[in-house]
Amino acid sequence: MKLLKKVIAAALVAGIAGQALAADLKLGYLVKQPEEPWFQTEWAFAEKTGKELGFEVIKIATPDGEKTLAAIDSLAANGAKGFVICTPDPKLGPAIMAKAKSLGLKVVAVDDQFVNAKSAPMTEVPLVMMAASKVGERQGKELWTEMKRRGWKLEETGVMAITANELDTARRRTDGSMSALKAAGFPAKQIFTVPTKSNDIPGALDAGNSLLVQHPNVKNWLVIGMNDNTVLGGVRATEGNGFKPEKVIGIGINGVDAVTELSKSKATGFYGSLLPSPDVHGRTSITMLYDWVAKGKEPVKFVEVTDAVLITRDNFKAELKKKGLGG
Ligand code: FCA
Repeated sequence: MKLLKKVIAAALVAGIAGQALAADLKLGYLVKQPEEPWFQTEWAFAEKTGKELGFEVIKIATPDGEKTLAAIDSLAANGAKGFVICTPDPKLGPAIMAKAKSLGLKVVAVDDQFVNAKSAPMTEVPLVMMAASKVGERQGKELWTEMKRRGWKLEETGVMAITANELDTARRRTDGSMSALKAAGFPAKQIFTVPTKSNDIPGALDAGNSLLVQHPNVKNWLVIGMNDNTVLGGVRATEGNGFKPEKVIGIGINGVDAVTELSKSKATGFYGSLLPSPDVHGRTSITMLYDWVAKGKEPVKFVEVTDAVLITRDNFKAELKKKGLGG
């Protein structure tokens, strides 16, 4: 009995200490597109990490530059000691760093790398990101494999590549995808690119529509884009232009953003998605920041998260579950 009391007392003290620490240390997590499950997953795993290590995560949506700078001010006013950020625009890098510095906040970038006034990557800012070229190459290879499985004739097939080249990670993914297709034997002259105005379904849909009208003779389409929403927009464009699902193969990137589409009762042209590790991005970036702020441990400047699994209608539930991402 005495022992039990002691255990309970110790647990209470630990609990109170944990709460005190959680109340003390606050870290921000700012994301450009909170509507994407990708970023919701990063947030969820950052918060989980905060609960385990004893700090509070302040989540803020920062879709533009003004909101980003205001968010940094509000973090400082709330006593936060630093933040992780996926910036809405890489060119904001210098402004974000100047403001953070003036307020004494530490910064870890996630997913999208900052660029300086000369458009060069700001390699001095710690960064956690996916292996963009590799995941892009994988997209190209998987598209080729599925095209072969369907027995499509090369001469009747076109590639719709929806690009966002001003974002380095996006450019590397779509370039990787197109290179892999060419390396496999896909004719370069049948690969068509079109830039999207915004990184969401409506933007990609517009881009896809403008590309389709220029190539009326193509019978089958492979759809490339830097993430699920871009590819979904492209696939929606093929549907609007009368292409049946079996004439279209779209493979996205992010995986978690494809769950609604893959859950549809009937197959669409969106064949599948490459699921990297948003959980690892969220956990790693916030842990690097925590170690820096709480323990004075300087983070490494670059962490590349590799490996992605292809999820399709057949396996997405099991694969998401394996990663602890529900589904
Ligand atoms: C970029 C994209 C996101 C996600 C992330 C890893 O920020 O916009 O959808 O793919 O990289």
